[in-house]
Order: sequence, then C-alpha cells, then structure tokens
Amino acid sequence: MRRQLAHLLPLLLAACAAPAAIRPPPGAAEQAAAADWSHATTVTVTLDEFEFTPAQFTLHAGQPVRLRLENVGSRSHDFTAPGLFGTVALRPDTGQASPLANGGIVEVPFSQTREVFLLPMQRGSFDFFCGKPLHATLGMRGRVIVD
Ligand SMILES: [Cu+2]
Repeated sequence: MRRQLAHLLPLLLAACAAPAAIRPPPGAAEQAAAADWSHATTVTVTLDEFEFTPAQFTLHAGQPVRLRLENVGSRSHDFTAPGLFGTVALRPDTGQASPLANGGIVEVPFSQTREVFLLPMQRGSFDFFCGKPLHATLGMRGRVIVD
C-alpha cells in the first residue's frame, strides 16, 4: 500500500499544481476564424484592492470583444472565469496567453494590463472572481451577463 502511494504522489502533486485545461465549446474554431476581430468592442475591467470595476457587465453573443483587464492596484490579481471562458471562441492567435490552458484564469500582475479577444457563444450568467487568497471574500467577485 505504501509503495502504491509513493507512485501516486507525484501525479497528485502535478494535478494540484496546474489548473485543469478547459475545452473550447464545439464550433469555437470555426466561429473564431469567421469573426471580424477588427471590429471587436472594447470592454475594460479594472482590478484593485479588493474589487472589480465594473463588477457586472454585459456582452453580446456573437459579437467579438476585446476584454481589457487593467490592474490598477498594488498587488497581483487575476480574473478567474472558467464558466465564461468555457463558452467563448478565442481569437485564433491567442496561443500561449489562452486562459483555457490555465483553467480559465488570466493572471494580471500589479500595474499591468492583459487583453483577451473573445467571442461569446452562449447566453447566460457567468461568475468571475480573483483567485488570490481571500481576495474574493474581500470583494473581488462579479458577474458577466451574455445576452
Ligand atoms: Cu485579487
């Protein structure tokens, strides 16, 4: 038994270290390729201690968006939204910066800005929060409505 645990331990540690990747929704690649990204609407969300501004905003299904995440605070924050990112098409050149590979988390170091170009594909209400310890409890949470 002890031997078996020793074999499993590295696997368990690896699973804890890296957030699970999120699969893009069916048809995302085709929608991303067909979208007119040059007409993406810019939506800016600021991250600060300890709030998102705005804490609620609306996106429109089928309309490309440039989501600008500006950290204006003095600590590192993130924008964690696995539910939202699991229902969008990302601009094809997103590559390494894809929040899908990182479990739906966009890290935003302090005084920096991150941009994600996305095309909402599913109407609904999606919660987001900051995953840094206690930040969500202190107020860093919000909601995206896709209509
Ligand atoms: Cu935070």
